[in-house]
Amino acid sequence: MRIDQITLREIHLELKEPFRISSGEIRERRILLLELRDASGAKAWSECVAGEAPNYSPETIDTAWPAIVQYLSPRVLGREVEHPGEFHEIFEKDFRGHQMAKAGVEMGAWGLAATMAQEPLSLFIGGTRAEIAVGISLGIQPSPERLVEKAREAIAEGYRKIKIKIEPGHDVEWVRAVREALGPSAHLMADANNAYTIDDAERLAGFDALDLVMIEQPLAWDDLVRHAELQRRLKTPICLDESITSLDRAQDMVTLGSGRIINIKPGRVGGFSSAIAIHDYCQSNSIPVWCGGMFESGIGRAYNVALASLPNFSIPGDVSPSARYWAKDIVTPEWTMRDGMMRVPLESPGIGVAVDEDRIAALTVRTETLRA
Ligand code: OSB
Ligand code: MG
Repeated sequence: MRIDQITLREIHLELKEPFRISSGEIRERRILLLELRDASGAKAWSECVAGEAPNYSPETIDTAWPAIVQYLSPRVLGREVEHPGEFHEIFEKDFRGHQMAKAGVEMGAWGLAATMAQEPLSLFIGGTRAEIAVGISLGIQPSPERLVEKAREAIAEGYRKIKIKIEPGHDVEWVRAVREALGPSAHLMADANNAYTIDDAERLAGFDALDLVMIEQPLAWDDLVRHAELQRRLKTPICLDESITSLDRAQDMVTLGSGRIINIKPGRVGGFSSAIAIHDYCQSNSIPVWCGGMFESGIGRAYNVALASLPNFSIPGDVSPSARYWAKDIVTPEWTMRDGMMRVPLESPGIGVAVDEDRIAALTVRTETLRA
């Protein structure tokens, strides 16, 4: 394939409910969408998951946009490649960081290649599941009572895993309230988004009595060493999110013992090649993985769903249906859930959902087109 045009668009989509994590709150998403065109005329949409502020990773939409325009598009436009898997190396050569910017383009190339091969994206990457299990991520709530209520609703809706955002002052007692309300069989976990230090090890060991499936990213985003020390002091498995930005970091986690589970977000690791490599590595090392979310629109979600159809995605992902996030999504059909499962689209080639281009045009606040 030969990509000869990339269009960037920023759209604004308001979340149905504000979402608070330990490192910040979000009410409205500024979403960077990409549209890639092959010289043959084939097209595909993708999404760059960089956030509004650098509180999750160093990247934001305002760093990703120029990174794509100035540094990535010259490596892509007009270049003939056999397979989208080639872009990872092309992007890593003498180009540090900017994983989310890289991933936005790289994943679009995978979507485009699947479209051109007339194959659903899931099958194109080796997916083996026709449906994936769905979990929910609950933001920090105003009170433990409200959190319990949200968790009960989630169980009633069928979610197969409940992730509770925590921070100092909203942690062990809050999660215990949910455990007591939902009983021993509920699939519960906590996500701290870096809110603790190693000095909190004893406090965090308080979670060991609550039978959590994991605690996600308790310590600093780039700290594998202290996570290893903490894991030695906890029974609860540590899952890393922010810390795993490449296959090398996944290998470091295993070597150091910094965690036992990985939340794979393709945007955070530079795209599908890297996400698949981490998946494969974890599979051969008996490390379970699951697919996280970044409040993607229906376009980014399509890539997450395809990725989560790979065999070692054995834990429910943060891939809630469209209606949980938005009054109206930008794809049709919207993403839905039944019995806590989401169907992997296998009927049509490419990302498997139609993109509502009129609605996107109406939501667009800036756009830029780059040509070979
Ligand atoms: O830490 O997994 C996280 C959302 C934005 C940034 C970081 C995280 C999250 C979530 C939400 O937990 C997952 C979702 O998209 O539903
Ligand atoms: Mg997380």
